[in-house]
Amino acid sequence: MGSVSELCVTSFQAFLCPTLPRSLSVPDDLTPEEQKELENIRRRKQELLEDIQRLKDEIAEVTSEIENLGSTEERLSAKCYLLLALIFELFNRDDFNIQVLHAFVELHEFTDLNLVQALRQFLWSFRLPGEAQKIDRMMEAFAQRYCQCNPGVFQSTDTCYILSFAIIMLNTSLHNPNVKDKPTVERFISMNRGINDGGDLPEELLRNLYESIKNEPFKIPEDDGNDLTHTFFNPDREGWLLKLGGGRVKTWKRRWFILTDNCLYYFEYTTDKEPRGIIPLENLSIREVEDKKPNCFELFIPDNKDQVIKACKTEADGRVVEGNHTFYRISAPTVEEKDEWMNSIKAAISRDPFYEMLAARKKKVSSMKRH
Ligand code: 4IP
Repeated sequence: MGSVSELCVTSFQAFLCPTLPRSLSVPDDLTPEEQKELENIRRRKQELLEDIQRLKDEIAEVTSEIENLGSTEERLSAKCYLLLALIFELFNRDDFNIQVLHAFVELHEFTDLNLVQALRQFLWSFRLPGEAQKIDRMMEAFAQRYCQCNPGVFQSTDTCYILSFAIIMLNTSLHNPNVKDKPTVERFISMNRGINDGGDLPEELLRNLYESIKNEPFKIPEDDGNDLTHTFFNPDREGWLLKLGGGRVKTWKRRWFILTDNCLYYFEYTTDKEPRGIIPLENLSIREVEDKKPNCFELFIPDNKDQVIKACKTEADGRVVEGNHTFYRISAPTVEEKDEWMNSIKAAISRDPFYEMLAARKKKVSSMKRH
């Protein structure tokens, strides 16, 4: 094992801290700016050395765990994992990740598959990340690969990208029981007008794709149950707020709120892993309200006073059930916090990353026609 860890650490050191030739001495007539710069460099170097030490300690710890594993085979595969983890930690840069993504996508063979068949294969091979920008990159790479394997089917990779999204959305609309208004094949065809660099795709092709999704929804790999941990990693806002209960006797409860991914989550304690409730913000509005409690605001469905907001909550016995609020009334500790929460929630409600991504592509393909 020694050789793997030593190799990593040595190359890391060589990569980050190439040693200066001994003859290079620091001149004694540095300007104040140069001295400051030198201090910064020294501090940075010290930080890097500390990082290296931390890495060495981690490696030593994992190495001793690996050495205690049963079979040679187990030890070998654990070493490979460690090596990969280190490589990712050392070279966690955008370019590298994108190269890995493309290498991954190129492992797929899509020749002579229609777009739905190719998407089935692709979506089954990994767990699509939740973050819009990552989905955008994955789908971009998918579209490039599909067009490379099937030249001539689409005018451009943008067309393939847009149609792929339209198919994923169609899958949700047709198979999610919460979507009541199921799109017809005619609507699917009209939604995709003009996406082939300004022209229309053959109707026959769109009909086949529609039928294929209608007859068999996409399968995606099993959830590993670890989703929420990632979701809460980088929230838009979090903090303590009071929430009015939805039952007949309305009680105020202090809850830890997290705003992220266009959802509001509330927890009993900051350290809880599972939220007590989740309120998706889609289709909701927010307004300031007067109450005996100070600094109140409310989430509500515009133009619909009595409709229950789509949300879920945990019952006292641990069961997860649908929420029963027609509005969520919330009180912030201060006026400033109320304003900040309201602004962040408004921003989250009006931001639709998929819409923005698709709108940008559609604009691009329709402008191609004009030129
Ligand atoms: C409860 O009041 C809490 O306020 C719950 O909030 C609330 O659920 C219940 O509403 C309400 O009856 P008591 O504890 O006094 O019984 P929390 O889950 O944060 O503890 P919500 O839907 O607000 O989460 P109903 O609608 O479940 O009764």
